[in-house]
Amino acid sequence: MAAKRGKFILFEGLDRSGKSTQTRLLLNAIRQRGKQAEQLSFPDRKTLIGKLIGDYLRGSSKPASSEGKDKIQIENSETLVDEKSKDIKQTENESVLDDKAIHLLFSANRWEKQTLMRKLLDSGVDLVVDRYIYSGIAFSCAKGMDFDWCKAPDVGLIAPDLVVFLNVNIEESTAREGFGSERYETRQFQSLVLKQFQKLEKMAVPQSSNHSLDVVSQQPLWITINASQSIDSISKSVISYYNSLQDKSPGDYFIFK
Ligand code: FDM
Ligand code: MG
Repeated sequence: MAAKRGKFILFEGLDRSGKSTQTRLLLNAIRQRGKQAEQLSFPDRKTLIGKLIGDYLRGSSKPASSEGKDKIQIENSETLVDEKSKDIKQTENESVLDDKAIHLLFSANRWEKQTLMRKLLDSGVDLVVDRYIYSGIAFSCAKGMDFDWCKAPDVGLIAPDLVVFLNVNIEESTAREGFGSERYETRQFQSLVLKQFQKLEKMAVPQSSNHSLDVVSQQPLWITINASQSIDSISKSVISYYNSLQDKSPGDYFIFK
């Protein structure tokens, strides 16, 4: 075990908000200092659970918010069952997972990485993570699901030391190249997700003016950065927040409550 555990930095935000770019830049900056750092992305589509999630995400680009209602009707109405099962057969490759089931798979996908994450952090390796708990809550709550229900399966996970929320203008992110290829990537749904991220932001530890961590806090520090700035200036502020993080011992993590 290392004397100090690694830092856990998480990037959150809407699709095409620049998370992947900033993840890469922070990873490079840490490594350039000769410190070990690893990147993780959620969903991790390489695991068995992640493959199911990947199928679900590629299955349809329809907004997810109306689908829960359809499914309730499937259970309650025979005529709708007939019509819907036709639809389902026609789109055999599309995943028809229930909203709650997919939510639990996203959470399970984080749980299956916990042992590895602890091991890396305890051996002094920094983790730079692209999406985690907050995406899980924001995307599911944007479908109208209950906040406490959505939060529950993630309670007990290691929480990040620092959450960097890349706050992008929806007009901008939805116009960026590649937007619209997967489920959830519609302008309407992204604006519902943004509202949920803003709720999470209000519940988090506020950004302090001197960049230093609130030492008595039992929660990760949440930083909101205007993601319409240049890549370089975003990266510079991320690095300055990274530099302000306190050292901690192995086994001493924030735990998501
Ligand atoms: N997403 C991601 C969720 O709905 N729940 C989760 O727990 C996580 C981690 O999956 F639309 C959504 C967010 C996004 C989609 O993520 C795939 P990437 O980062 O765009 O691959
Ligand atoms: Mg995406």
